[in-house]
Amino acid sequence: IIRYKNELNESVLAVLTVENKIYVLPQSDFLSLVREAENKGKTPLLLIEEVIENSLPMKLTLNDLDLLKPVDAPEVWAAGVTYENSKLARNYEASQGYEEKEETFYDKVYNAARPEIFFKSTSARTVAPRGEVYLRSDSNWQIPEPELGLVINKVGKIIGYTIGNDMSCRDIEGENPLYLPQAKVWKNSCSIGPSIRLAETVEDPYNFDITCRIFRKEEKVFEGSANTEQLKRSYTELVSYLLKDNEIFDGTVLLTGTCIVPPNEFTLDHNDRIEIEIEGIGILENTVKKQISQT
Ligand code: DO4
Ligand code: MG
Repeated sequence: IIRYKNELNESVLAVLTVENKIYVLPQSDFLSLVREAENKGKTPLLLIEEVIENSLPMKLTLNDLDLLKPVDAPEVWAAGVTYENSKLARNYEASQGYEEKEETFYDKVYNAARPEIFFKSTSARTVAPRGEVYLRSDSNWQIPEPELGLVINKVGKIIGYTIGNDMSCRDIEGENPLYLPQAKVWKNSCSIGPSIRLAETVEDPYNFDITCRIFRKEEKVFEGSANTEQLKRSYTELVSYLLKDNEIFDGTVLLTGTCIVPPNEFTLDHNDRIEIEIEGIGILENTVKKQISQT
């Protein structure tokens, strides 16, 4: 499911099929599609199949469309240290300038029953596919974190999968874990999209290939891949901790953590282009910009 802005500046919901055909859907947004399906006792996929049977695909391709976020997620939450690679990277950050400790907070959380879950973004801070993600002016060590995102409803049902970019400052977090919110949340520090893959169409959500590429002046300066089979925790486990005594809204996105970390000497730069690809969901593309500091 994608959403784009038409020439009248209106938001349009559409479906992109595996044959790369795009059909406009009658619902105004993703949550309306899900609610209409529920009210009719059908699944979103059944409603979409009816549209495909009774209409013609658009002449335009995905590249021609001005993409919006596939869902206007009121909140984006994120899980951390859910892959061994992330634990190793966090330990490296935290060990800079300090004695190596035997067991760090990151080792503990990787093995603990309770996962790390943190508040990542609001709708206003989350940018659309092909949008600009910003650098923090007080960090010299910044990376994208390519993550599978769970699109959930208010009772925690996983209704779809998307791609998320959890922009992160390794130096700020490494200096002190209490700085986590500053290492993770600032203007344009998150992006989701380009599509939502309906959960009912995914045979095995623990077998998504994730690839991240970073380009500088059109030269590829980083590429890394992982698969969600490497995830330490289950999606239902992450969702259940997010929901504990919490109020969550329809269309919330929960990022499931990163397994791809660029080499330790790498940091993002102004005008870098980031691509995060998950097969069957698409390529989330963002350009990196230095923001003019307000302070
Ligand atoms: O511990 C900090 C956050 C880790 C994270 O964002 C991740 O593992 O993806
Ligand atoms: Mg992350």
